[in-house]
Amino acid sequence: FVRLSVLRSRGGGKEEFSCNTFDLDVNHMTVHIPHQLFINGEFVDSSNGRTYDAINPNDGSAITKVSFASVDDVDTAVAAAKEAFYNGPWGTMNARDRGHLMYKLANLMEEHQEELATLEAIDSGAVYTLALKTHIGMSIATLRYFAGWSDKIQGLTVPINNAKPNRNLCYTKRVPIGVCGLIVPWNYPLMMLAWKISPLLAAGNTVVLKPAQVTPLTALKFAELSAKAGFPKGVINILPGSGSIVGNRICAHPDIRKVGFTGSTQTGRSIMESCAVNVKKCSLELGGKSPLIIFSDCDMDRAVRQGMMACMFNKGENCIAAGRLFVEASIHDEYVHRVVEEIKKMKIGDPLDRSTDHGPQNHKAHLDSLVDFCKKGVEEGATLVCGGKQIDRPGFFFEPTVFTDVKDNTFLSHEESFGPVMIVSKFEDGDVEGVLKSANDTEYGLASGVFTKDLSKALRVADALDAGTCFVNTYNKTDVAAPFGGFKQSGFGKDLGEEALNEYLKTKVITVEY
Ligand code: TAP
Repeated sequence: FVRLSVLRSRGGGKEEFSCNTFDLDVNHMTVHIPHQLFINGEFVDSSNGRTYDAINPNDGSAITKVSFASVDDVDTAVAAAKEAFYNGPWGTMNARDRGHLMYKLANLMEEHQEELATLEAIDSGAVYTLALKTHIGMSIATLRYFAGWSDKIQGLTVPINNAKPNRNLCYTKRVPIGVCGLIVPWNYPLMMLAWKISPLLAAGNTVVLKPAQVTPLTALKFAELSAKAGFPKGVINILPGSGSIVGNRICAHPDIRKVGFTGSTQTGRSIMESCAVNVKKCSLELGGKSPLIIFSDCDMDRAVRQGMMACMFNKGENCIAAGRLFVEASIHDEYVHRVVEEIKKMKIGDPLDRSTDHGPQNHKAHLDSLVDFCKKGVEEGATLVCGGKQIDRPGFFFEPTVFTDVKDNTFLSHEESFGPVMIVSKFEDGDVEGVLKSANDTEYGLASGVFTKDLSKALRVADALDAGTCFVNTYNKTDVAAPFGGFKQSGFGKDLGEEALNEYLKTKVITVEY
Protein backbone atom coordinates (compact mmCIF):
# COMPACT_ATOMS: atom_id res chain seq x y z
CA PHE A 1 0.00 0.00 0.00
CA VAL A 2 1.41 3.45 -0.87
CA ARG A 3 0.26 7.06 -0.82
CA LEU A 4 0.01 8.75 -4.20
CA SER A 5 0.13 12.56 -4.42
CA VAL A 6 -0.49 14.84 -7.41
CA LEU A 7 -1.50 18.44 -7.96
CA ARG A 8 -5.07 19.03 -9.08
CA SER A 9 -6.70 22.21 -10.38
CA ARG A 10 -9.25 23.69 -8.04
CA GLY A 11 -10.96 27.05 -8.44
CA GLY A 12 -8.30 28.38 -10.78
CA GLY A 13 -5.40 27.34 -8.52
CA LYS A 14 -3.54 24.11 -7.83
CA GLU A 15 -4.13 21.96 -4.78
CA GLU A 16 -2.50 18.73 -3.68
CA PHE A 17 -4.60 15.62 -4.11
CA SER A 18 -3.41 12.41 -2.55
CA CYS A 19 -4.83 8.98 -2.02
CA ASN A 20 -3.78 5.60 -0.69
CA THR A 21 -3.32 3.02 -3.39
CA PHE A 22 -2.58 -0.67 -3.39
CA ASP A 23 0.16 -1.16 -6.00
CA LEU A 24 0.30 -4.38 -7.95
CA ASP A 25 2.77 -5.57 -10.58
CA VAL A 26 0.69 -7.29 -13.21
CA ASN A 27 0.33 -7.41 -17.00
CA HIS A 28 3.85 -5.89 -17.49
CA MET A 29 2.99 -2.75 -15.51
CA THR A 30 2.38 -1.48 -12.00
CA VAL A 31 -1.27 -0.68 -11.39
CA HIS A 32 -2.17 1.77 -8.62
CA ILE A 33 -5.50 0.80 -7.10
CA PRO A 34 -7.46 3.19 -4.86
CA HIS A 35 -9.43 1.03 -2.42
CA GLN A 36 -11.38 3.42 -0.18
CA LEU A 37 -14.72 5.18 -0.56
CA PHE A 38 -14.62 8.39 -2.61
CA ILE A 39 -16.65 11.05 -0.81
CA ASN A 40 -16.49 14.83 -1.23
CA GLY A 41 -13.33 14.69 -3.35
CA GLU A 42 -11.33 12.50 -0.93
CA PHE A 43 -10.71 8.79 -0.49
CA VAL A 44 -11.79 7.75 3.01
CA ASP A 45 -12.36 4.57 5.01
CA SER A 46 -15.96 3.57 5.62
CA SER A 47 -17.45 5.01 8.81
CA ASN A 48 -17.47 1.59 10.49
CA GLY A 49 -14.09 0.51 9.13
CA ARG A 50 -15.60 -2.42 7.22
CA THR A 51 -13.71 -3.83 4.22
CA TYR A 52 -14.03 -6.81 1.89
CA ASP A 53 -11.86 -8.62 -0.67
CA ALA A 54 -11.95 -7.85 -4.39
CA ILE A 55 -11.56 -11.26 -6.04
CA ASN A 56 -9.74 -12.17 -9.27
CA PRO A 57 -12.02 -14.62 -11.14
CA ASN A 58 -9.04 -16.06 -13.04
CA ASP A 59 -7.91 -17.95 -9.94
CA GLY A 60 -10.22 -16.94 -7.09
CA SER A 61 -7.44 -15.03 -5.29
CA ALA A 62 -7.96 -11.78 -3.36
CA ILE A 63 -6.60 -8.70 -5.19
CA THR A 64 -6.97 -6.13 -2.41
CA LYS A 65 -9.22 -5.09 0.46
CA VAL A 66 -11.83 -2.51 -0.50
CA SER A 67 -13.84 -0.28 1.87
CA PHE A 68 -17.47 -1.31 2.26
CA ALA A 69 -19.84 1.66 2.62
CA SER A 70 -22.45 2.00 5.37
CA VAL A 71 -25.77 3.86 5.44
CA ASP A 72 -23.97 6.72 7.23
CA ASP A 73 -21.46 6.90 4.38
CA VAL A 74 -24.30 7.21 1.86
CA ASP A 75 -25.79 10.03 3.92
CA THR A 76 -22.41 11.83 4.08
CA ALA A 77 -21.95 11.43 0.31
CA VAL A 78 -25.45 12.70 -0.44
CA ALA A 79 -24.86 15.75 1.79
CA ALA A 80 -21.61 16.44 -0.10
CA ALA A 81 -23.36 16.03 -3.48
CA LYS A 82 -26.15 18.36 -2.35
CA GLU A 83 -23.69 21.00 -1.15
CA ALA A 84 -21.77 20.71 -4.44
CA PHE A 85 -24.96 21.12 -6.45
CA TYR A 86 -26.45 24.08 -4.58
CA ASN A 87 -23.43 25.93 -3.20
CA GLY A 88 -20.31 24.69 -4.97
CA PRO A 89 -18.64 25.98 -8.15
CA TRP A 90 -20.27 23.17 -10.18
CA GLY A 91 -23.75 24.68 -9.87
CA THR A 92 -22.72 27.99 -11.43
CA MET A 93 -20.10 26.68 -13.85
CA ASN A 94 -20.55 27.58 -17.53
CA ALA A 95 -21.89 24.63 -19.50
CA ARG A 96 -18.87 24.79 -21.82
CA ASP A 97 -16.47 24.60 -18.87
CA ARG A 98 -18.39 21.56 -17.61
CA GLY A 99 -17.85 19.92 -20.98
CA HIS A 100 -14.19 20.88 -20.86
CA LEU A 101 -13.76 19.08 -17.52
CA MET A 102 -15.37 15.99 -19.00
CA TYR A 103 -12.98 16.09 -21.99
CA LYS A 104 -10.09 16.40 -19.55
CA LEU A 105 -11.29 13.36 -17.64
CA ALA A 106 -11.67 11.41 -20.90
CA ASN A 107 -8.10 12.34 -21.87
CA LEU A 108 -6.82 11.15 -18.49
CA MET A 109 -8.72 7.90 -18.92
CA GLU A 110 -7.08 7.47 -22.31
CA GLU A 111 -3.65 8.07 -20.77
CA HIS A 112 -4.49 5.36 -18.20
CA GLN A 113 -6.33 3.02 -20.56
CA GLU A 114 -3.90 0.11 -20.16
CA GLU A 115 -4.12 0.38 -16.39
CA LEU A 116 -7.93 0.60 -16.50
CA ALA A 117 -8.17 -2.38 -18.87
CA THR A 118 -5.84 -4.39 -16.64
CA LEU A 119 -8.02 -3.61 -13.61
CA GLU A 120 -11.14 -4.64 -15.54
CA ALA A 121 -9.43 -7.88 -16.57
CA ILE A 122 -8.33 -8.87 -13.06
CA ASP A 123 -11.52 -7.69 -11.34
CA SER A 124 -14.22 -8.84 -13.79
CA GLY A 125 -12.46 -11.46 -15.93
CA ALA A 126 -12.87 -9.36 -19.10
CA VAL A 127 -10.38 -10.42 -21.76
CA TYR A 128 -7.74 -7.66 -21.78
CA THR A 129 -7.84 -6.98 -25.52
CA LEU A 130 -11.62 -6.62 -25.39
CA ALA A 131 -11.45 -4.57 -22.19
CA LEU A 132 -9.10 -2.12 -23.90
CA LYS A 133 -11.29 -1.73 -26.97
CA THR A 134 -14.80 -2.04 -25.57
CA HIS A 135 -14.97 -1.71 -21.78
CA ILE A 136 -12.51 1.19 -21.61
CA GLY A 137 -12.61 2.43 -25.22
CA MET A 138 -16.35 2.90 -25.25
CA SER A 139 -16.30 4.47 -21.78
CA ILE A 140 -13.91 7.16 -23.05
CA ALA A 141 -15.99 7.65 -26.21
CA THR A 142 -19.14 8.04 -24.09
CA LEU A 143 -17.55 10.73 -21.91
CA ARG A 144 -16.44 12.62 -25.01
CA TYR A 145 -19.79 12.28 -26.77
CA PHE A 146 -21.67 13.73 -23.79
CA ALA A 147 -19.00 16.37 -23.07
CA GLY A 148 -19.99 17.72 -26.47
CA TRP A 149 -23.64 17.94 -25.42
CA SER A 150 -22.93 20.05 -22.30
CA ASP A 151 -23.36 23.38 -24.06
CA LYS A 152 -26.10 22.24 -26.45
CA ILE A 153 -28.89 21.64 -23.96
CA GLN A 154 -31.55 24.12 -25.06
CA GLY A 155 -35.13 25.04 -24.27
CA LEU A 156 -37.95 26.32 -26.50
CA THR A 157 -40.00 29.45 -26.96
CA VAL A 158 -43.67 28.46 -26.86
CA PRO A 159 -46.42 30.33 -28.75
CA ILE A 160 -49.04 30.57 -25.96
CA ASN A 161 -52.17 32.77 -26.20
CA ASN A 162 -51.46 36.40 -25.30
CA ALA A 163 -53.21 38.10 -22.34
CA LYS A 164 -54.50 40.96 -24.49
CA PRO A 165 -53.92 43.88 -24.51
CA ASN A 166 -50.58 42.68 -23.11
CA ARG A 167 -48.38 40.07 -24.64
CA ASN A 168 -46.76 36.98 -23.22
CA LEU A 169 -43.42 35.31 -23.62
CA CYS A 170 -43.36 31.65 -22.65
CA TYR A 171 -40.08 29.72 -22.72
CA THR A 172 -38.70 26.50 -21.34
CA LYS A 173 -35.37 25.79 -19.68
CA ARG A 174 -33.93 22.31 -19.37
CA VAL A 175 -32.26 22.17 -15.97
CA PRO A 176 -30.42 19.50 -14.00
CA ILE A 177 -32.40 17.45 -11.50
CA GLY A 178 -29.96 17.80 -8.59
CA VAL A 179 -28.41 14.91 -6.67
CA CYS A 180 -28.79 11.66 -8.61
CA GLY A 181 -28.06 8.10 -7.52
CA LEU A 182 -26.61 5.50 -9.89
CA ILE A 183 -26.51 1.75 -9.27
CA VAL A 184 -24.62 -0.34 -11.82
CA PRO A 185 -23.91 -4.06 -12.44
CA TRP A 186 -20.74 -6.10 -12.82
CA ASN A 187 -20.72 -7.17 -16.45
CA TYR A 188 -19.17 -3.98 -17.89
CA PRO A 189 -18.21 -2.22 -14.66
CA LEU A 190 -16.65 0.95 -16.08
CA MET A 191 -18.75 1.11 -19.23
CA MET A 192 -22.07 0.94 -17.35
CA LEU A 193 -20.77 3.70 -15.08
CA ALA A 194 -19.75 5.79 -18.09
CA TRP A 195 -23.06 5.27 -19.94
CA LYS A 196 -24.93 6.81 -17.01
CA ILE A 197 -22.54 9.27 -15.41
CA SER A 198 -21.71 11.01 -18.72
CA PRO A 199 -25.19 12.37 -19.56
CA LEU A 200 -25.71 13.01 -15.84
CA LEU A 201 -22.62 15.25 -15.65
CA ALA A 202 -23.23 16.89 -19.04
CA ALA A 203 -26.65 17.94 -17.71
CA GLY A 204 -25.03 19.49 -14.60
CA ASN A 205 -26.11 17.07 -11.85
CA THR A 206 -24.07 15.65 -8.97
CA VAL A 207 -23.91 11.95 -8.20
CA VAL A 208 -23.60 9.19 -5.64
CA LEU A 209 -22.74 5.96 -7.46
CA LYS A 210 -22.63 2.37 -6.22
CA PRO A 211 -20.60 -0.03 -8.36
CA ALA A 212 -21.42 -3.74 -8.11
CA GLN A 213 -19.87 -5.16 -4.96
CA VAL A 214 -17.93 -7.74 -6.98
CA THR A 215 -16.34 -5.20 -9.40
CA PRO A 216 -15.44 -1.93 -7.63
CA LEU A 217 -11.91 -1.28 -8.92
CA THR A 218 -12.36 0.67 -12.18
CA ALA A 219 -15.04 2.85 -10.55
CA LEU A 220 -12.53 3.83 -7.84
CA LYS A 221 -9.83 4.50 -10.45
CA PHE A 222 -12.37 6.66 -12.30
CA ALA A 223 -12.92 8.60 -9.06
CA GLU A 224 -9.18 9.18 -8.70
CA LEU A 225 -8.93 10.42 -12.30
CA SER A 226 -11.93 12.72 -11.82
CA ALA A 227 -10.14 14.37 -8.89
CA LYS A 228 -7.00 14.76 -11.00
CA ALA A 229 -9.07 16.28 -13.82
CA GLY A 230 -10.23 18.93 -11.32
CA PHE A 231 -13.89 18.05 -10.76
CA PRO A 232 -15.04 20.12 -7.78
CA LYS A 233 -15.41 18.20 -4.56
CA GLY A 234 -18.75 16.51 -3.98
CA VAL A 235 -19.74 16.34 -7.65
CA ILE A 236 -18.75 12.67 -7.99
CA ASN A 237 -19.01 10.25 -5.05
CA ILE A 238 -18.31 6.51 -5.45
CA LEU A 239 -19.36 4.03 -2.76
CA PRO A 240 -18.54 0.32 -3.07
CA GLY A 241 -20.84 -1.81 -0.96
CA SER A 242 -23.91 -3.99 -1.13
CA GLY A 243 -27.24 -3.44 -2.84
CA SER A 244 -29.08 -4.19 0.38
CA ILE A 245 -27.25 -1.41 2.30
CA VAL A 246 -25.85 1.18 -0.13
CA GLY A 247 -28.31 0.54 -2.99
CA ASN A 248 -31.31 0.62 -0.69
CA ARG A 249 -30.25 3.86 0.98
CA ILE A 250 -29.64 5.53 -2.39
CA CYS A 251 -33.20 4.64 -3.42
CA ALA A 252 -34.72 5.71 -0.10
CA HIS A 253 -32.74 8.92 0.50
CA PRO A 254 -35.09 11.92 0.28
CA ASP A 255 -32.39 14.23 -1.15
CA ILE A 256 -31.69 11.97 -4.14
CA ARG A 257 -34.18 13.03 -6.79
CA LYS A 258 -33.42 10.49 -9.49
CA VAL A 259 -32.07 6.93 -9.61
CA GLY A 260 -30.50 5.45 -12.74
CA PHE A 261 -30.21 1.67 -12.51
CA THR A 262 -28.81 -1.13 -14.66
CA GLY A 263 -29.22 -4.67 -13.42
CA SER A 264 -31.73 -7.48 -13.15
CA THR A 265 -35.47 -7.09 -13.63
CA GLN A 266 -36.10 -8.42 -10.13
CA THR A 267 -33.92 -5.75 -8.49
CA GLY A 268 -35.31 -3.10 -10.86
CA ARG A 269 -38.82 -3.87 -9.64
CA SER A 270 -37.82 -3.36 -6.00
CA ILE A 271 -35.93 -0.15 -6.86
CA MET A 272 -39.04 1.21 -8.57
CA GLU A 273 -41.07 0.43 -5.45
CA SER A 274 -38.59 2.29 -3.18
CA CYS A 275 -38.50 5.23 -5.57
CA ALA A 276 -42.30 5.42 -5.40
CA VAL A 277 -42.14 6.24 -1.68
CA ASN A 278 -40.75 9.72 -2.26
CA VAL A 279 -41.87 9.95 -5.89
CA LYS A 280 -38.36 9.77 -7.23
CA LYS A 281 -37.74 9.68 -10.96
CA CYS A 282 -36.05 6.46 -12.06
CA SER A 283 -34.82 4.82 -15.24
CA LEU A 284 -34.27 1.09 -15.44
CA GLU A 285 -32.09 -0.88 -17.87
CA LEU A 286 -32.96 -4.44 -16.98
CA GLY A 287 -32.58 -8.03 -18.14
CA GLY A 288 -33.09 -9.42 -21.60
CA LYS A 289 -33.79 -12.58 -23.58
CA SER A 290 -33.12 -11.18 -27.00
CA PRO A 291 -34.32 -13.21 -29.99
CA LEU A 292 -32.12 -13.59 -33.08
CA ILE A 293 -33.78 -14.97 -36.23
CA ILE A 294 -31.61 -16.62 -38.89
CA PHE A 295 -33.34 -17.14 -42.24
CA SER A 296 -32.03 -19.66 -44.77
CA ASP A 297 -31.33 -16.85 -47.28
CA CYS A 298 -28.73 -15.27 -44.97
CA ASP A 299 -25.02 -14.85 -45.63
CA MET A 300 -24.12 -18.06 -43.81
CA ASP A 301 -20.52 -17.17 -42.93
CA ARG A 302 -21.63 -13.90 -41.43
CA ALA A 303 -24.59 -15.42 -39.59
CA VAL A 304 -22.36 -18.11 -38.04
CA ARG A 305 -19.68 -15.66 -36.92
CA GLN A 306 -22.02 -12.95 -35.69
CA GLY A 307 -24.56 -15.39 -34.24
CA MET A 308 -21.84 -17.00 -32.17
CA MET A 309 -20.56 -13.64 -30.92
CA ALA A 310 -24.15 -12.56 -30.24
CA CYS A 311 -24.11 -15.27 -27.52
CA MET A 312 -20.47 -15.50 -26.46
CA PHE A 313 -19.28 -11.85 -26.51
CA ASN A 314 -17.83 -10.88 -23.11
CA LYS A 315 -18.41 -14.48 -21.90
CA GLY A 316 -22.14 -14.01 -22.51
CA GLU A 317 -22.22 -11.45 -19.68
CA ASN A 318 -23.86 -9.04 -22.03
CA CYS A 319 -27.32 -7.62 -21.46
CA ILE A 320 -28.15 -7.69 -25.18
CA ALA A 321 -26.73 -11.20 -25.70
CA ALA A 322 -28.92 -13.21 -28.07
CA GLY A 323 -30.84 -15.23 -25.51
CA ARG A 324 -32.55 -17.41 -28.09
CA LEU A 325 -31.71 -18.16 -31.73
CA PHE A 326 -34.40 -19.19 -34.20
CA VAL A 327 -32.89 -20.98 -37.19
CA GLU A 328 -34.90 -21.87 -40.33
CA ALA A 329 -35.26 -25.65 -40.67
CA SER A 330 -33.43 -26.12 -44.00
CA ILE A 331 -30.16 -24.64 -42.63
CA HIS A 332 -30.58 -25.59 -38.98
CA ASP A 333 -28.27 -28.62 -38.83
CA GLU A 334 -25.54 -27.04 -40.94
CA TYR A 335 -25.75 -23.83 -38.87
CA VAL A 336 -25.40 -25.64 -35.55
CA HIS A 337 -22.55 -27.78 -36.88
CA ARG A 338 -20.64 -24.71 -38.07
CA VAL A 339 -21.20 -22.78 -34.83
CA VAL A 340 -19.87 -25.71 -32.80
CA GLU A 341 -16.78 -25.88 -35.06
CA GLU A 342 -16.19 -22.15 -34.40
CA ILE A 343 -16.65 -22.59 -30.64
CA LYS A 344 -14.02 -25.35 -30.61
CA LYS A 345 -11.50 -22.84 -32.03
CA MET A 346 -12.00 -20.38 -29.13
CA LYS A 347 -9.03 -20.11 -26.83
CA ILE A 348 -10.15 -20.21 -23.21
CA GLY A 349 -7.72 -18.95 -20.56
CA ASP A 350 -6.11 -16.12 -18.60
CA PRO A 351 -7.82 -12.87 -19.65
CA LEU A 352 -4.45 -11.08 -19.63
CA ASP A 353 -3.04 -13.43 -22.29
CA ARG A 354 -3.29 -11.56 -25.63
CA SER A 355 -4.39 -14.71 -27.48
CA THR A 356 -7.30 -15.53 -25.13
CA ASP A 357 -10.80 -15.33 -26.62
CA HIS A 358 -12.82 -16.38 -23.58
CA GLY A 359 -12.06 -15.63 -19.93
CA PRO A 360 -13.55 -16.69 -16.59
CA GLN A 361 -17.10 -15.81 -15.57
CA ASN A 362 -17.32 -12.73 -13.38
CA HIS A 363 -17.71 -14.35 -9.96
CA LYS A 364 -18.36 -17.70 -8.30
CA ALA A 365 -22.11 -17.28 -7.63
CA HIS A 366 -22.65 -16.46 -11.30
CA LEU A 367 -20.66 -19.51 -12.42
CA ASP A 368 -22.79 -21.69 -10.12
CA SER A 369 -25.98 -20.19 -11.54
CA LEU A 370 -24.83 -21.13 -15.07
CA VAL A 371 -24.21 -24.74 -14.02
CA ASP A 372 -27.78 -24.84 -12.59
CA PHE A 373 -29.20 -23.17 -15.67
CA CYS A 374 -27.78 -25.89 -17.94
CA LYS A 375 -28.87 -28.70 -15.59
CA LYS A 376 -32.46 -27.43 -15.80
CA GLY A 377 -32.22 -27.30 -19.61
CA VAL A 378 -31.14 -30.96 -19.76
CA GLU A 379 -33.85 -31.99 -17.29
CA GLU A 380 -36.58 -30.40 -19.39
CA GLY A 381 -35.45 -32.32 -22.48
CA ALA A 382 -33.41 -29.88 -24.59
CA THR A 383 -30.42 -31.36 -26.43
CA LEU A 384 -27.06 -30.34 -24.96
CA VAL A 385 -24.78 -30.22 -28.04
CA CYS A 386 -21.66 -29.04 -26.22
CA GLY A 387 -20.52 -27.45 -22.95
CA GLY A 388 -22.80 -27.12 -19.93
CA LYS A 389 -20.12 -27.56 -17.27
CA GLN A 390 -17.53 -25.72 -15.20
CA ILE A 391 -14.06 -26.16 -16.68
CA ASP A 392 -11.69 -28.26 -14.59
CA ARG A 393 -9.08 -25.60 -13.76
CA PRO A 394 -8.69 -22.91 -11.08
CA GLY A 395 -10.93 -19.87 -11.40
CA PHE A 396 -14.53 -19.45 -12.51
CA PHE A 397 -14.41 -20.83 -16.06
CA PHE A 398 -17.48 -22.18 -17.82
CA GLU A 399 -17.58 -24.09 -21.11
CA PRO A 400 -19.20 -22.25 -24.04
CA THR A 401 -22.47 -24.12 -24.41
CA VAL A 402 -25.00 -24.92 -27.17
CA PHE A 403 -28.52 -26.29 -26.67
CA THR A 404 -30.86 -27.29 -29.51
CA ASP A 405 -34.48 -28.56 -29.66
CA VAL A 406 -35.57 -25.80 -27.28
CA LYS A 407 -39.37 -25.59 -27.27
CA ASP A 408 -41.58 -22.55 -26.55
CA ASN A 409 -42.77 -22.08 -22.95
CA THR A 410 -39.80 -23.81 -21.33
CA PHE A 411 -37.25 -22.63 -18.76
CA LEU A 412 -34.56 -22.31 -21.46
CA SER A 413 -36.85 -20.38 -23.81
CA HIS A 414 -37.86 -17.82 -21.16
CA GLU A 415 -35.04 -17.36 -18.64
CA GLU A 416 -31.92 -15.25 -19.10
CA SER A 417 -28.62 -17.11 -18.54
CA PHE A 418 -26.30 -14.07 -18.75
CA GLY A 419 -23.53 -16.50 -19.71
CA PRO A 420 -21.99 -18.17 -22.79
CA VAL A 421 -25.03 -20.31 -23.57
CA MET A 422 -26.50 -20.50 -27.09
CA ILE A 423 -30.11 -21.65 -27.14
CA VAL A 424 -31.34 -22.75 -30.57
CA SER A 425 -34.90 -23.40 -31.71
CA LYS A 426 -35.82 -24.60 -35.21
CA PHE A 427 -38.68 -23.02 -37.18
CA GLU A 428 -40.41 -24.28 -40.33
CA ASP A 429 -39.20 -22.98 -43.67
CA GLY A 430 -41.06 -19.82 -44.68
CA ASP A 431 -42.99 -19.47 -41.39
CA VAL A 432 -42.26 -15.78 -40.76
CA GLU A 433 -45.42 -15.15 -38.73
CA GLY A 434 -44.82 -18.24 -36.57
CA VAL A 435 -41.22 -17.35 -35.75
CA LEU A 436 -42.18 -13.76 -34.92
CA LYS A 437 -44.85 -15.03 -32.52
CA SER A 438 -42.30 -17.22 -30.70
CA ALA A 439 -39.62 -14.49 -30.78
CA ASN A 440 -41.97 -11.97 -29.17
CA ASP A 441 -43.26 -14.47 -26.60
CA THR A 442 -41.07 -13.09 -23.81
CA GLU A 443 -41.60 -10.54 -21.06
CA TYR A 444 -38.26 -8.98 -22.01
CA GLY A 445 -37.72 -6.52 -24.87
CA LEU A 446 -34.13 -5.30 -24.79
CA ALA A 447 -32.67 -6.28 -28.18
CA SER A 448 -33.31 -8.53 -31.17
CA GLY A 449 -31.77 -9.41 -34.51
CA VAL A 450 -32.38 -10.87 -37.93
CA PHE A 451 -30.12 -12.31 -40.63
CA THR A 452 -31.45 -12.43 -44.22
CA LYS A 453 -30.37 -11.03 -47.58
CA ASP A 454 -34.00 -10.16 -48.38
CA LEU A 455 -34.14 -6.49 -47.42
CA SER A 456 -37.88 -6.14 -47.35
CA LYS A 457 -38.24 -9.26 -45.16
CA ALA A 458 -35.53 -7.88 -42.85
CA LEU A 459 -37.30 -4.54 -42.46
CA ARG A 460 -40.71 -6.14 -41.87
CA VAL A 461 -39.24 -8.43 -39.22
CA ALA A 462 -37.32 -5.51 -37.60
CA ASP A 463 -40.60 -3.57 -37.33
CA ALA A 464 -42.41 -6.55 -35.81
CA LEU A 465 -39.83 -7.50 -33.17
CA ASP A 466 -40.96 -5.93 -29.88
CA ALA A 467 -37.59 -4.75 -28.53
CA GLY A 468 -35.74 -1.47 -27.99
CA THR A 469 -32.98 -2.40 -30.44
CA CYS A 470 -32.99 -4.53 -33.59
CA PHE A 471 -29.81 -5.50 -35.44
CA VAL A 472 -30.07 -6.48 -39.11
CA ASN A 473 -27.24 -8.63 -40.52
CA THR A 474 -25.06 -7.61 -37.59
CA TYR A 475 -25.17 -7.88 -33.79
CA ASN A 476 -23.78 -6.07 -30.71
CA LYS A 477 -23.36 -2.92 -32.79
CA THR A 478 -24.06 -0.35 -30.07
CA ASP A 479 -22.76 3.17 -30.47
CA VAL A 480 -22.53 6.14 -28.13
CA ALA A 481 -24.75 8.19 -30.45
CA ALA A 482 -27.60 5.65 -30.70
CA PRO A 483 -30.20 5.51 -27.88
CA PHE A 484 -30.11 2.23 -25.98
CA GLY A 485 -32.76 0.74 -23.71
CA GLY A 486 -35.49 -1.82 -23.41
CA PHE A 487 -39.23 -2.35 -23.79
CA LYS A 488 -41.58 -4.36 -21.55
CA GLN A 489 -39.85 -5.81 -18.45
CA SER A 490 -36.44 -4.85 -19.84
CA GLY A 491 -37.20 -1.44 -18.37
CA PHE A 492 -37.59 2.13 -19.55
CA GLY A 493 -35.46 5.20 -20.19
CA LYS A 494 -32.47 5.37 -22.52
CA ASP A 495 -28.72 5.29 -22.07
CA LEU A 496 -26.61 6.84 -24.85
CA GLY A 497 -27.58 9.23 -27.63
CA GLU A 498 -29.28 12.58 -27.18
CA GLU A 499 -32.27 10.86 -25.52
CA ALA A 500 -30.16 9.86 -22.50
CA LEU A 501 -29.94 13.52 -21.48
CA ASN A 502 -33.71 13.48 -20.81
CA GLU A 503 -33.13 11.06 -17.95
CA TYR A 504 -31.07 13.68 -16.07
CA LEU A 505 -32.95 16.90 -16.92
CA LYS A 506 -36.21 18.49 -15.93
CA THR A 507 -38.11 21.06 -17.97
CA LYS A 508 -39.03 24.36 -16.37
CA VAL A 509 -41.61 26.67 -18.00
CA ILE A 510 -41.36 30.44 -17.55
CA THR A 511 -44.22 32.71 -18.61
CA VAL A 512 -43.76 36.48 -18.74
CA GLU A 513 -46.34 39.16 -19.41
CA TYR A 514 -45.15 42.41 -20.97
P1 TAP B 1 -28.49 -7.12 -9.88
O1 TAP B 1 -28.38 -8.22 -8.93
O2 TAP B 1 -29.83 -6.54 -10.13
O3 TAP B 1 -27.46 -5.99 -9.36
C1 TAP B 1 -27.26 -4.78 -10.01
C2 TAP B 1 -26.87 -3.73 -9.01
O4 TAP B 1 -27.97 -3.50 -8.13
C3 TAP B 1 -25.70 -4.16 -8.12
O5 TAP B 1 -24.90 -3.02 -7.89
C4 TAP B 1 -26.41 -4.65 -6.87
O6 TAP B 1 -25.63 -4.63 -5.70
C5 TAP B 1 -27.54 -3.65 -6.78
N1 TAP B 1 -28.66 -4.10 -5.95
C6 TAP B 1 -29.02 -5.36 -5.63
N2 TAP B 1 -30.11 -5.35 -4.84
C7 TAP B 1 -30.46 -4.06 -4.64
C8 TAP B 1 -31.49 -3.40 -3.93
N3 TAP B 1 -32.42 -4.07 -3.26
N4 TAP B 1 -31.55 -2.05 -3.96
C9 TAP B 1 -30.65 -1.35 -4.65
N5 TAP B 1 -29.64 -1.91 -5.33
C10 TAP B 1 -29.53 -3.25 -5.35
O7 TAP B 1 -27.95 -7.49 -11.30
P2 TAP B 1 -26.54 -8.15 -11.61
O8 TAP B 1 -26.64 -9.60 -11.29
O9 TAP B 1 -25.47 -7.38 -11.00
O10 TAP B 1 -26.47 -7.94 -13.19
C11 TAP B 1 -27.01 -8.82 -14.08
C12 TAP B 1 -28.32 -8.31 -14.63
O11 TAP B 1 -28.16 -6.99 -15.14
C13 TAP B 1 -28.79 -9.13 -15.79
O12 TAP B 1 -30.15 -9.40 -15.64
C14 TAP B 1 -28.59 -8.23 -17.00
O13 TAP B 1 -29.42 -8.44 -18.08
C15 TAP B 1 -28.78 -6.89 -16.42
N6 TAP B 1 -28.07 -5.90 -17.22
C16 TAP B 1 -28.83 -5.10 -18.00
C17 TAP B 1 -28.21 -4.16 -18.78
C18 TAP B 1 -29.07 -3.27 -19.59
S1 TAP B 1 -28.36 -2.07 -20.33
N7 TAP B 1 -30.33 -3.44 -19.69
C19 TAP B 1 -26.84 -4.04 -18.78
C20 TAP B 1 -26.08 -4.89 -17.98
C21 TAP B 1 -26.73 -5.81 -17.19
P3 TAP B 1 -24.64 -5.84 -5.28
O14 TAP B 1 -23.32 -5.33 -5.64
O15 TAP B 1 -24.82 -6.04 -3.82
O16 TAP B 1 -25.07 -7.04 -6.06
